[in-house]
Amino acid sequence: MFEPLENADTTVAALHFLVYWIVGYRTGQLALLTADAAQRSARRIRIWIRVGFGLYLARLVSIGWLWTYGWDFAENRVLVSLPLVTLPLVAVVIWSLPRVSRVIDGSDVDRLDPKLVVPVQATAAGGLLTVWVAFVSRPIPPHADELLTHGGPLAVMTALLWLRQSRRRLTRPSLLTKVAAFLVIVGLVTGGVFYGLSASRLPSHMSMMDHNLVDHGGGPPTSHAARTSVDALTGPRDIVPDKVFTLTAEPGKISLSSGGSIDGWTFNGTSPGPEIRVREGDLVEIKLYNKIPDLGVTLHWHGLDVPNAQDGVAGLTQEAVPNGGSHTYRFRAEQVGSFWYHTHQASSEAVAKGLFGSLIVEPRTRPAVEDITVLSHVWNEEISAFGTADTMQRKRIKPGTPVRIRLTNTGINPASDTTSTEFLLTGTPFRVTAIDGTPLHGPTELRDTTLELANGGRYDLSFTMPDGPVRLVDRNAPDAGLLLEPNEGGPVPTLPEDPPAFDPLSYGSPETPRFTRFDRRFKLILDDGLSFHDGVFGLLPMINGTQFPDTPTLMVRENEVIHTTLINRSHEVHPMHLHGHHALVLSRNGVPSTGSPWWTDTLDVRPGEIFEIAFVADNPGIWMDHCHNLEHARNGMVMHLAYEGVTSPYHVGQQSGNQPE
Ligand SMILES: [Cu+2]
Repeated sequence: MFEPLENADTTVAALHFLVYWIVGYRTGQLALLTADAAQRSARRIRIWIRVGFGLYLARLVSIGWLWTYGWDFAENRVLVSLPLVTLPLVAVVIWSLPRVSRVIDGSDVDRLDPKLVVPVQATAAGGLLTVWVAFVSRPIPPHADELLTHGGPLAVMTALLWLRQSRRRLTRPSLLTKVAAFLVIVGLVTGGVFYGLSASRLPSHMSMMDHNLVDHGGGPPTSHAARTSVDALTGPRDIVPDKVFTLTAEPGKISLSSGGSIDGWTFNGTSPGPEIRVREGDLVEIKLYNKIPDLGVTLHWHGLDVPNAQDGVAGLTQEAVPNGGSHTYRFRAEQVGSFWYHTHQASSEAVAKGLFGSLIVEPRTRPAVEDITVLSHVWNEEISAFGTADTMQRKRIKPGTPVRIRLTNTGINPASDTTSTEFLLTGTPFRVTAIDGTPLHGPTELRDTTLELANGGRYDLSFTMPDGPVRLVDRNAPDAGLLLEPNEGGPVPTLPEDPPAFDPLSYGSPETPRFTRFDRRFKLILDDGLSFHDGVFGLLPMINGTQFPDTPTLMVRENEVIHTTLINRSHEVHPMHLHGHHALVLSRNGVPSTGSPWWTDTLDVRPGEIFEIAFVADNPGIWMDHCHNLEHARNGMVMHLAYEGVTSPYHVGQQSGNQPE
C-alpha cells in the first residue's frame, strides 16, 4: 500500500500545482475582460480555487496516511512540501477570494490589484516547488537548508510576480514576448540538462578518501591523521597456505540447458566459476589471472569478512587487474557457511555476464549431508536460471538422506527492482538453517513458504529427503528450477498458490540481546529522484538525497558498536550490502526482532520499510556499503564505512582504470 499511497500523494500535489497555475493565469487576465466577461470568469475562478482547496485537503489525508508508516515518510512533506503551498493559500483566503467575490457581485474592484492576483499565482509557484520536492530535491532532515533552497525561490518568485502585477498595464503581451519567454525557458532547461550531464561526470582521478560529506553518527569526531594504509590490513603472508586455487578470467560461450548460449565472461572457462570449497580455519590463497581484453577484474568474497586488503574492490582496496595481469588473495576462512565470490570492477556488467562463483566454508568435521549449491542468476537480463540451468533439472536422492540447499541470489532480475526475488520450495517440510552464512538459532519447520531473497543474499535450506519429489523454483521462472526425486522420472509436484512469505524477523528462537549501548547512530534514507550521476540523467537511486561521491562516509573507530537506521522512501527494493561486517537486525518498521538473531550482510529494504540494524566495528579498513542491485550501485548508490586513521592509495575516476560498479 505504501507505494500507491506515495504515488497518489505526488499526483495530488501535481494536480494542485496545475489547478493553481491555470487559475493564476485566469485571475491575471481578469483585468483585460469586460465587466460581464470578468464576472463569468470570476465565477469559474472561485470554483477552481475551491477545487484547489479540496486537493489540499486530500493531501492532508494522504500525508497523514503516510505518517502511519512512520514519521520518516511524512516529515519532508509536513516540514517542506506543505508550508510551500500553505502560506500562499492563506493569502488566497484573506486577499484573493474576497476580491474575486466582489468581481462576481459586480462591485467596484481594481482587477489589477496584486492582492487579487499574486496569492493565486504564488500558490502555483509553491505548487511547482512541491513537485520539485517530490521528484528532484527529495529533502532530508534537518530541514534548515530548505528554508533557503525552497523557501528562497518561493519568496523571489512571489516578489517578482508582485512587481510585475503592480507595474502591469491593460495590454496583452505581444506574440513576440510570448515566443521569447518560451524560448528562454526551453533554453534554460536544455542548458541545465547539458550542464548537469557534464558536471556530474566523475573526475579523471579521485580518491575515495575525498569524502565530500563525513558523518560521525553523533559520536566523537575522528582524527584526520592517517596511520594505516588499506594495503597493510592483510591476512597472514608468510605461512604456507592450506588451499590454493587459480581463477583465470576469460571470455567464453556459456551454454544454457535449454540449448541457448551467452557470450559471457568465465572463470577457468565456466560460469558460474569453479566452486571454492574450504574448511574452517584454512589459510586460502587464490591467484587471479585476467585474460579478458579491455576489462579489469577483481575478486570480492561476498559475505566473508576478510581483512580489508583482500576485499577486492577496484579503486578502494586494490587496482583492477588489467588484461594480462594477476593478483593474489590470501585470507583465513574463519566463518563457516555459504558465501560467493564475484568481480568488483564494472560489476553491474561483469557479474551479470558471468564473473562469479560459489564459496563454501565447511566446518572442521564435515556433516554427512547431500550438499547442493544453487546460484540463481539472470542471464541477459531476462533468463532466470539456476547456474546455467534454465530448464528443470532432475536429481535423484535416496529417501532419508539429509539435504542442504545453499540458495544464493547472484542475479539482478529486472522484476526484482520493485520486489524481492521469490523462491518456492515444495514437497517437503524444511528449515531455514542459515541466512547470509550465519546459522539461525532454533529454526522451526516450514512448509510451502515463499522465500524472498535479496540480490547477493543466501539462505541455507535443510530437510530430510522424503519418499516423494521436492521442487525448488524461482517464481519468475517456474518451469525451470530443481527437482529432487527418489526415483527417476516421477511426477512433478504442483506449486502452491499464494503461499505465505518466510519472515526472518520472527523465525526461530531468540538469544540474549547482544547490543545494549551504541557509540554512533547513522540514519540512511534510501530514495529516488530525477538526478544526474556520472553523465547519466534520470530517476536515479539516492542515499540521503544524493549519489556517490556526495553520499555520506560513515566514520567509526575500532570496537565501537554502530546503530544504523535504513529508511526506504523510494519505489524500489534496495538490497543493502555492507562489506567486511555482519549486521544484526534489531527491528523492522518499529517491530523488534523476536526470532533467532538475524545476522545479515545483504538486507533487502523494501519501499516503505524502516530497518534498524547494529554491528560491531571490528574489522578496520575502508569498506564499501552499497546497494547490491548493481545497476543502482553503478548509478551512485554507494557509500563507505571508514575507520579512523585508515587511508587508501587507490583511485577511481574516468582515467584511473578503476570503476568498482
Ligand atoms: Cu538499490
